[in-house]
Amino acid sequence: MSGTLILLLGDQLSHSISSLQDYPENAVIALCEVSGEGCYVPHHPQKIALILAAMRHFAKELRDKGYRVHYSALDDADNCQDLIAEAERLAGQYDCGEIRLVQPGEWRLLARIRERQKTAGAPRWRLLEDDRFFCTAREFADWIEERKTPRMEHFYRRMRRKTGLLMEDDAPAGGQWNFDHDNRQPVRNNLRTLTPPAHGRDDITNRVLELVNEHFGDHFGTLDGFNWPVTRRQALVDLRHFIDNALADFGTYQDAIDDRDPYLFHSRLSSAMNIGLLSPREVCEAAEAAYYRGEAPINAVEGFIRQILGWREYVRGIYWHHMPAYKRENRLNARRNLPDFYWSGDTDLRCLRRAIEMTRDNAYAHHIQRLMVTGNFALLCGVKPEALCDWYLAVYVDAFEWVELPNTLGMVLYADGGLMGSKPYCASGKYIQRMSNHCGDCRFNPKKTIGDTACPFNSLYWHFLERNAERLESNPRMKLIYGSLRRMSDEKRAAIREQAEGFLNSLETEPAYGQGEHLDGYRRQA
Ligand code: FAD
Ligand code: DLZ
Repeated sequence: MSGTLILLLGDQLSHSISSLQDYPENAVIALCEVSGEGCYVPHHPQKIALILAAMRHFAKELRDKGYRVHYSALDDADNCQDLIAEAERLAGQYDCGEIRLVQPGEWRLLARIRERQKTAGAPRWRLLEDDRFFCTAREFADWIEERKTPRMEHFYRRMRRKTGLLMEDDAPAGGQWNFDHDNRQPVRNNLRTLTPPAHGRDDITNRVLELVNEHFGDHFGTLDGFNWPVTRRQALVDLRHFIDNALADFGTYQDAIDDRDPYLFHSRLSSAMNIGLLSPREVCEAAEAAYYRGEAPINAVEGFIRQILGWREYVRGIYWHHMPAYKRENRLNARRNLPDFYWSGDTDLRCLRRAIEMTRDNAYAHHIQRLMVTGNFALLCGVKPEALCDWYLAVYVDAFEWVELPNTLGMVLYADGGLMGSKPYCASGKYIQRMSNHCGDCRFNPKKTIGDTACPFNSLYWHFLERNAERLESNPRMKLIYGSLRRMSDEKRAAIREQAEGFLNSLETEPAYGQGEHLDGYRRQA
C-alpha cells in the first residue's frame, strides 16, 4: 500500500488547487460521481448536471495534460455511490495507503473524514487546506476573537487593505470604503435587458444531462434551459460578458427585482467560483481593472468586489468558526414547516411565485429575491431553520453549505441572534412594491393590511414584530418600528393579529422534505 490517491471533489475543479501541487510520482487522481452527493438534499437537476459535467470536462483536461486519472461514473457497476466508501475502494484497487484531498466545503463530509482518520485499518486520510480564498480559517479566527461585534464591514476593510484591491496608497479608491447608498434603485420599466452567453453543449454535457434526467429527474427543477459554464473556458466567457456588459449597472440596480428578468445586472458567476472554475481573485481583479479603464463607476465596482472580498469570505469564516453548533441555532424559536409551495411556486403571491418559478427554471434567483422575497417570507412566518436551509441548499446551482448556511440561518432567519447582522432583514409588502414590478400583477394589494385582498406580507410583518418583541424590541435599530407598533390601537393590533394568524393557518400542510418522514413535497409537480 505505497501509493497515494488524490481525491478531487466536485467543487475542487481548479488546476492550481493545492492537492495537485507537489504530489508523489505515480499518484492516482480520482474524481467520483456518487448518488449520495446528489441526494443528501434533493439538489436541483441543473446543479447536479453542472457538477457532473464540470467534473467530466476537468478529468479530460487532466488526462490531456498527462495525469493518471481514475473517473468513477455514476452508472459504473462497482460504484459504491458514497464518496468516502468509493475513495477507499479505489485506494484498495490502486494499492494506495494514503488518500489526500483538500478539506471539503461542508462540515458533514469533514466530520466523516475525521472519523475515518481515527478508524483502525482505514487508509490514511490526509487533509490539505483550501487555499482558494483570500482569508484562511486561522486568520478569520484571530480577527473574530478580538471583536465584540464582528461585523462584515470591518472585516471587508481589513481584506481591502490586505489585498490592495481598490486601494490607492492607504486610502480607499473613490474616497469611501462603501458606496451602498448609491446602490438602491428600484426596477424601471425601460431597463435594458441582457442575454447571458449561450454555451454550446458537447457530447460530454449532453450525456450528463441524460444521466441526470434518468437518476434525478424527479427532483424539483427543470433541466431544459441548462446554460451554466461547465469548463473554465466557458466561465471566462461569462466573466468577460459580465465585465463588458453588466458591471457598470451592477451597483445601481443591485437591489432591484424584475418580474421577467431573473439576472438583471448580476454576474451569474457564483457557481463557477464555488466549484473552482474561476478564482475569486481574478474576478475581483477583472472588475477593478474595468474601473481603472473608466468602463464602470466606483459604486458598481466597489459594490461588486464587496460581495466577493467581503461577504463571501466573511460567511465562510463564520461557517468554519462556528460549526457544528451554528447549524443547531434557532434563537427566534421558529417552528413552522416550509410551505409546500416552495417546491411548486403554486401561490397567489406574485413575488414568491416568480422567485420560485425562476428558481425552478434556472436553479438561480438573485440575492434580493433570496433575501427579501423567499427569505423574508419564511422569516415572517417563522419557518424553522433546518427546513429553510435544506431548501436553499437544494435549489440553487451555487449552493454549498459553507456559503448557504450563514446566509440562510444567520442573514435571513436571524437564528444566530445577530451574529451575522445587527437586525433582522424583515420587511412588509411595501418594500417589495418599491423595489419590484410584481405588485401590479398580483391579486394582493401592498397598500392594504386587512381584508381578502391585503398583501399577506403586511400583517405577517407586524405579527413577526409582536411575536418577537421580547427579543427584538431593545435593539436600537428596531426602536422606530416598535414605536409604531406600540402606537397602534389595541383594536388595530388585534385585527392585524387575526389577519396574520388566518393566513398562517392556511399554510399548514403535511410536512414536506426536511421536516418529516416522506419526501413527496419536493417531487417535481406534474
Ligand atoms: P452577484 O450579485 O453578481 O454577486 C457577485 C458575487 O458575490 C457572487 O457570485 C457571490 O460569489 C458573491 N456574493 C454575493 N452576495 C453574497 C453573500 N451574501 N454571501 C456570499 N457570497 C456572496 N451564494 C452562494 O454562492 N451560494 C449559496 O448557497 C448562497 N445561498 C444564499 C442563501 C440566501 C438565503 C441568501 C440571502 C444568499 C445566498 N447566497 C449564496 C448569496 C447570493 O445570493 C449569491 O451568491 C448570488 O445571488 C449569486 O448570484 P451572482 O453570481 O449573480 O451574484
Ligand atoms: C454537489 C455534488 C454532487 C451533486 N455530486 C457530486 C459527486 O458526484 N461527486 C463529488 O465529488 N462531488 C459532488 N458534489 C459536490 C460535493 O457535494 C461537495 O464537494 C461537498 O459538498 C463539499 O463541499
